[in-house]
Amino acid sequence: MIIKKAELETVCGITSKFPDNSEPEIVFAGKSNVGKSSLINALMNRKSLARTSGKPGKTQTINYYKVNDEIYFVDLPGYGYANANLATREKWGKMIERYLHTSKQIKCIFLLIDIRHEPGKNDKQMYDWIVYNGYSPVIIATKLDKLKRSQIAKCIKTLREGLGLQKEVVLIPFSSETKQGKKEVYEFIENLLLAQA
Ligand SMILES: Nc1nc2c(ncn2[C@@H]2O[C@H](COP(=O)(O)OP(=O)(O)OP(=O)(O)O)[C@@H](O)[C@H]2O)c(=O)[nH]1
Ligand SMILES: [Mg+2]
Repeated sequence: MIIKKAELETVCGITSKFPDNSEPEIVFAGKSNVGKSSLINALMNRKSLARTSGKPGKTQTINYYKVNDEIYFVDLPGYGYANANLATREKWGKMIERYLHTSKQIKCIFLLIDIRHEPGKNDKQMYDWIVYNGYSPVIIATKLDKLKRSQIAKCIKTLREGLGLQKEVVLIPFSSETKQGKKEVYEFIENLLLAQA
């Protein structure tokens, strides 16, 4: 996938109406701070078009990045952001839910999970909820660079077991530092686009 153009086209807040896009939307979901915005930057070959932060809770809106005028990367706010008060967390949760329920263009949901940790209750809930809504999420195990080579297989096993993934569920280990896994994510997206062309 050659990135010729990437721009932030739409930003939606809690009360916004979502755009009625006609191009496919590829969605990036996951816990706060897991690396969604960093992954989107890596895919777009941009350093900071999607804003990232060491502090959880950076992305608080649904951001639509239009790529090559043919596809959207949708950056969701993270769930499980402990510092936001409950009312705010609920509003974000509802916004994410409303988006996933109403958008007609969602072609793929990538669910990002930190490769180092056993998936949390909210990760499992999110995974189950995505499946319940008829999508087949692809798991991206982020921050691969933080593991020693010898730890990788065990962590992937823990992740798969923690989420209760069937064998056929695709899991891509990824690092936005080393860009390992980027090719696999691109390939997945390209195949999706080809399949529906
Ligand atoms: N080492 C390493 N750090 C990463 C990686 N991906 C993200 N980070 C760091 O993790 C922090 C959070 O990254 P973001 O991309 O902002 O995470 P996010 O999921 O968009 O977070 P929210 O917007 O809060 O939901 C930043 O400090 C990133 O630099 C990675 O693959 N490796
Ligand atoms: Mg973000």
